[in-house]
Amino acid sequence: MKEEIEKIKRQSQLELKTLLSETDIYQFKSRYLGRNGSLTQLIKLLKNVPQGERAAVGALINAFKDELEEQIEQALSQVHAAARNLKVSEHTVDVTLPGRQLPLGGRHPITIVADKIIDIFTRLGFEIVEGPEVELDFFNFEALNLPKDHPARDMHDTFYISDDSLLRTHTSPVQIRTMQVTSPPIRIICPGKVYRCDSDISHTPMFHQVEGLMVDEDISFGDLKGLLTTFVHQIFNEDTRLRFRPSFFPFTEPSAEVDIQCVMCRGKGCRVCGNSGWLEILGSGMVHPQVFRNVGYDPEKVTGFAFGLGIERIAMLKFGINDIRLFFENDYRFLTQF
Ligand code: 2NM
Repeated sequence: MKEEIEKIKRQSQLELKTLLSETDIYQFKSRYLGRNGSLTQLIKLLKNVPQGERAAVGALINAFKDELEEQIEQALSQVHAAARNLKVSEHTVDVTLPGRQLPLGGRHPITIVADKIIDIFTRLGFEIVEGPEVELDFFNFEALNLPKDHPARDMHDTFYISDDSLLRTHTSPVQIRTMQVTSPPIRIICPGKVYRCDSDISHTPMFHQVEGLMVDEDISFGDLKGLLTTFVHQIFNEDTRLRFRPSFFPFTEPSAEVDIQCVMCRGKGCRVCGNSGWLEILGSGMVHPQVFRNVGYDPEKVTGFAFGLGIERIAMLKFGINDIRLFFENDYRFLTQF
């Protein structure tokens, strides 16, 4: 029996050196340790060994079995490591190759124009003030000389939230809030989103506005004209012609709208300007005495002017865009042109 064990052992060690693949190894394992394997056969023969030697022979077989199992494990891990190394060497990465170029983002045209407007007024000494988009009726209308039954309220196409709260229709409420808590002199601009229930090729339910306010002793309509002329020359062109046309707002008196010479036809008359040669770009006026009283200012002591403009409208004129909805579609082809 002992000789038989030694013989199988020698045979196994010779075969072990010839195993090249995982399949070879499993077949080897099956030949020795499988149901009909040589070693399994030996264990079955153990019962024929005389009682006195059985324990020693059994221990010998067990030791051989343990050794074989260990050798099989080792052979398998060698084959696996070789396969891994081969795979890694086939998939080398050239770390010196240049990286892939990622598509570059850009600033939205509304942001470009808003930043430009803010830059112009900041250089002229104006401070930026922001406020809530959900407003009280009082700040959006009442304090601006638009009582509850005033017909001019209809023009605003207001989104009401409740009886006394709404989405602001302009950024003037920010100026009311500022005047309530600050004494003159005041020089501020208020950029932000505003909301009106209106939608067509020149109106969206949300758009962007910048409003300005200057209050001090002896501020005149001449100051208003000077500031807005400087602004128009800087946002469009030094030789852009402009005119102040009488208008009406409940919160200013007198009021004026500013037109510029049509950027498309240079004043000759075209579709864009409705053949008038002029384009309206902002509203303005001297702050109404009642508005000053509403915020606790004495209209006998201070005067001031205010103005408001739509950023989308300026951006459309500056970039030659004919449909306001393009600003809100997030079409990559549109957005990469600025
Ligand atoms: C405009 C036109 C004219 C305006 C008035 C005020 C305030 F709060 F001082 F009364 N803020 N903004 C104003 C005046 C706005 O937008 C077309």
